[in-house]
Order: sequence, then structure tokens, then C-alpha cells
Amino acid sequence: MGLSLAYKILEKNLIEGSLKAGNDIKIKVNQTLTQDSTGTMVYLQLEALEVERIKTELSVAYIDHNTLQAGFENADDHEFIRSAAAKYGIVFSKAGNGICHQLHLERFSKPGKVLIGSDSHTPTCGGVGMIAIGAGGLDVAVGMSHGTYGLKVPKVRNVRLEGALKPWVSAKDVILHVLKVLTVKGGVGYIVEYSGEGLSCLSVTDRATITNMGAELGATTSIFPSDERTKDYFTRQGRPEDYVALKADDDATYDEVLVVNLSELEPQIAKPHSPDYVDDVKSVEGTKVDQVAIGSCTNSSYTDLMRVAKILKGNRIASHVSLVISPGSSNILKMMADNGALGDMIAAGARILEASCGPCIGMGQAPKTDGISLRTFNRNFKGRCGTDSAEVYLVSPETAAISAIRGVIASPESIGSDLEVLLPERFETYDGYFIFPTILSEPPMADEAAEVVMGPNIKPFPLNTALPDSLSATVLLKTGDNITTDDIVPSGAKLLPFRSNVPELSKHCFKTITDNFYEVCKANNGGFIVGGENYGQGSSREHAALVPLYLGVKAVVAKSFARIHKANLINSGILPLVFEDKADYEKIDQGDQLTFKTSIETGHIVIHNATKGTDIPVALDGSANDVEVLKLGGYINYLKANRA
Ligand code: MIC
Ligand code: SF4
Repeated sequence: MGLSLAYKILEKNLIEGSLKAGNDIKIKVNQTLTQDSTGTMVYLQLEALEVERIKTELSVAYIDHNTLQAGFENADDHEFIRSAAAKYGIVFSKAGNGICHQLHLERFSKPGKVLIGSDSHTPTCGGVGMIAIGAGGLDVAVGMSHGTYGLKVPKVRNVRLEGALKPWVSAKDVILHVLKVLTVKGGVGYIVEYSGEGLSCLSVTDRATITNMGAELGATTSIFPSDERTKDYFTRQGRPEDYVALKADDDATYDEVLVVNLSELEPQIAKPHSPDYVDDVKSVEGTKVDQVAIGSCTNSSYTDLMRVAKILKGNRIASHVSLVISPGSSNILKMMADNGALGDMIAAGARILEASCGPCIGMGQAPKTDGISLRTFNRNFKGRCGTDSAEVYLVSPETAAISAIRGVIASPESIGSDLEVLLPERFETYDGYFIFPTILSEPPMADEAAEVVMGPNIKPFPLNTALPDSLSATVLLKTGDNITTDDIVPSGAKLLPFRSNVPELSKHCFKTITDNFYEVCKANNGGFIVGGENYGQGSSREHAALVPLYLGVKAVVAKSFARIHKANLINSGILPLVFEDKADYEKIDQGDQLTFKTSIETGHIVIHNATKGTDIPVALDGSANDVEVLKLGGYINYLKANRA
């Protein structure tokens, strides 16, 4: 029986356990990436682990999220990360260089390698046949310090691409279609592996758009084979030696198969407020738009932006529209400056931002009250753009560009004959914004003389204590389905400066849902949260566990959890419990008093709802290791207790 490509790479990097869906395994980590909004925690944790030398082949610290530097806080974070990178031999990417996922794809991706990143869109590099997984910061710190990552073997869902895309239908439309079919929780517990004759019409950056937004499916990762198109990409990136041909066995078997006929796809749009609320662009054509934002790790490649420039060339954007463009990398920005495309964008009336995440994480460009914003990004959760009343739609770069010109949502098919973007023989690989360690070695060489610099906004992260024999506390909050980490710990220009300051962040916990979660936690001395399906979807930010830990949250009882958030809860020593019978969700209300014994070894617990006089069976769906971690009050305590 043949293996999928995903299992072939996992097998090659297997350290512990056996490769069967549902089993707990440990794999070798070849590369790691961090970005600044999760990175400060990663390097604080790495320091706490008292590591002398990291064990990966390559680790890169990117600064791309918090680049506004409205106060000293972001600049201090960046300096802390720069100094930690110097100490551990980590490559440092300065602010302005671009978005971590786009840069990693361009400069460091390697087919067949394992990459773990402290950002949920790390699967972007699956576009060249890597196993690239988004994880919580502590898992990335352990990836660096121990060179390993533990996970439950996911099932593999094959997406077989048939036919070829019609003109004006792009990779973004493919992943929006897949999201429509599978929904934001359809990928939980799966790796999504693409195959089929349709692959040949997708370039590496198209594939990266698809693997990037696989994060929105809740998938562990997504992967494409490494083929002639991959070879072409590496050659143009000036590193042909990094190319390796990789594909699934011819007789590979999959747990699920979804067939997508590319020839039948139309331009797609995700409507407010969820990436899976997808329809044909035509269904909303003519809706007036106030803002168009092009960029993000999903759609900011050279081809994406050149197509935008060609659509804009010789046109003016509608007078009532604000069009902002943030390139994926400084290399792309330089190429567009050199070939005149940037001039075409500016002449059309576009606002050019630096190469960074920018508006995607709410760092500026918040739409006006009730504004309609069309974005090429990957998430349109309510409030994420910075304006609660705004309506954000997700589209392809082509749909965004033509809509900016027309001032209303428009399908790119209305432009007429298709346009072609010729790739340069050699992409620019200007490395001016990277600081490479003085000695490049594998594993990276530590610089013992380098001092770690910590500004006053950088506060220690909270640590839990060992699990008591029983817990008794109040339900602080009951939520609905699909709660995002943007709900638990909101981001944006006002709060990103505090990613290194958990006490400050805690005042804003659940602010999208309720105004007084902080006060309720203080009044009750902590307690429990009750959630619906897919609790904690979205970002990898472990702050969504660290902040509740700081506020005294002991357990979250939900119908189901998103993968990364569940791991972050366990790492923080907070119990993630699931209802054995989902109907029991109705049997608990906010304010109820719950009591239970914490004998979690069996995986089954009975919660007594003292307020209602009912008993509710719940389960802890974790590995034997997770049980040990929880008993000791989190992963740091566990690692310290088990230090060799
Ligand atoms: C996001 O897109 O939500 C982020 C900001 O990149 C996050 C990381 C974070 O919260 O810092 C992610 O996707 O993991
Ligand atoms: Fe940055 Fe947005 Fe990508 Fe997150 S999704 S890494 S904020 S560009």
C-alpha cells in the first residue's frame, strides 16, 4: 500500500512512535521560523529553557507584524529578538524585509524538510513540498532547543485537481472553493495533500496561496508535490541545488478524497465574517466598496502584484475608494520599482505600504464606520480589521484590483482578454534586510558574548502550578461556536505593542464578546470557560492561553477545539475538556458553579454542576505526555522536571 507524500516526509523524519493516524509521534524539526508578535514569547521561553545551542539546521526570526513602532514597545521587542537571534545563531530579518511566509518561501524553503513556525500560516511552505506546521510559541522554542516536535498523526485528505483554471480564476478562488466545501473546521485532524493533472497550471506561489489558506480549514498543514514547476521556482530564485523531486507513491491511499474540477471554478468571494462564507463574486457584484487592500502572506507574490499592476496600468481607482498595497517582500518591491510596475500602481492612485503584514493584522488601515473593505487576505473575522462595524470580504488580487477601479465589487472576467505576467529569469534576492550569523553552521553556532537586551515593556510570562486533586469554580463565560483567538486576545495597532506584556493584554481578553471578562475573572479569582465547536480557531498566538492562565482560568469545556489552541492550552496547564455528549453544552450556563476531580489519566471526568444539580461527562483527548504536562502545570514545568 503506497504512502501519501505527507506520510513519506513524516516517516523520513520520524523519531518516536509509528505512523498511523491518531498515534502520538515525535518528528525531527529541520527549520523553525518566528515572527515578532509571537516571537518575544518564544525567545523568553528559549531563555527559560536554559539552552546553550539550538539544534535545527536553520532558524529564522522575522520582524513583520508590529512594524508601526508608535511607541517604544515594538522597537524594544524587535531589539530583544535581534539580540536573542544573535545569541543563538538565528538568522534575523529586519522590519521592512517582508512577511515571514513569503520570505521563507523565497529564501529558505526546501522540499522534504520539516518546518515549525510560531504563526498559523506556516503551512505556506507546503507549496514546495515541505511539511510546514504552525504551532504555539513554546512548541517552537522546544523545536529549536530539542530539534523535535510532537503531534498526533493527522489523517490525509487528498484534493485531486482536475482540468485547468479558466482565465481570471486564480489560486485564491481554488482555496475559497475548498473552504466553501469543507468549512473552517473541515481540516481539523487532517493534512490536505494536493495532486492531479490540474497541478501543472499552478505555479509555486499559486500553490503557496492555497497551502497558506489551508490554515483557515483548521488543517495541520497542506502540501503539494515538488515537480517541474517547483524546479523552475528554485532556479529563478537562484538556488537550483535546493530542488528535489517529491511526490506521493503512485498507489498512495488517502483517508478522504475531494475532487475539484478547476475548469468549472468561477471567481469566488468570502463574505463577512468568516473565510468559509463563500459565494461566486457575481452574487454580490455591484456592491459599493470603500476600501481595497492587496497583500498579506496569502496574495503578495511577484505574480500577484504584477497582475494587479497590469490591471491598474493606465486606469484610475474610483474616487471614493482607498486602495492600499503591501508587497510580500522587499525583493518583490524592488523588482516592481525597477520594472515600472510600482509607478503604474502609484499613477492609478494606490497607497503603497512597506513590505509587512500591515492591515491584515489591523496595523493601520482600519475601514470607516460601516465601511465595506475588499481584501486579498485570509481572515475576515469581525473586528480584526480594527473597525467592528466594517464588512470585510476576501477575494483574489484580480477581483480586488478591478473592484478598486470600478468602485464596486466586480468580477475580473469583465476585464476581457487575460493578461500574462512573464517571470524574470532570476528573481531579485537582495538580502539587505537580513542579518546572518557571523558563522553559518549546522546546527547554528551560538555567540556566547552576545547579550540579550530587554526593554521595560517585556514582562515575564506566567507559569502555572501543578494540577490540584479537584477543581471547584465558576463559569466565567459561555461562548458560541468558532470562537477565534482574535476574540480571546484581540490584536491590532492598539494591542500588538503589548504582546510581551501579558498583564496589560489581559485587560482586553474577550473584548469582542464582553466588556467585563477581566473584572469577572478578578471577582471570582479565576474559573472556567464553556465553548462551542472549533474553540480557538485562527491564529497560533499562545497569548490566547497565557492571558487566561494569568486570569486564573483552570479549564475550558467545549464541543471541540482548534488544533493549535488546544496545544497552547495544554502547554499552559489549562485543561481542554470536550463534552462527551455535545447536547450537554445546554446544561451549563455562565455563572454556574462546577466541581470535579482531576484524575485525568483515564481521559474521562464527570463534572458536577452544583448550581443545576446535574452531572456532565467530559473527556480529555490528549496523549499520555499531555496528561503528564497538565499534571505538572504546563510544558515548561514538565521540561524542567524531566531535564536529563
Ligand atoms: C494572524 O494572522 O492572525 C497572525 C497575527 O499572523 C497570527 C499570529 C499572531 O497572533 O501573532 C497567526 O496567524 O498565527
Ligand atoms: Fe501576517 Fe496576515 Fe499573514 Fe498573519 S495572516 S502572517 S498577520 S500577513
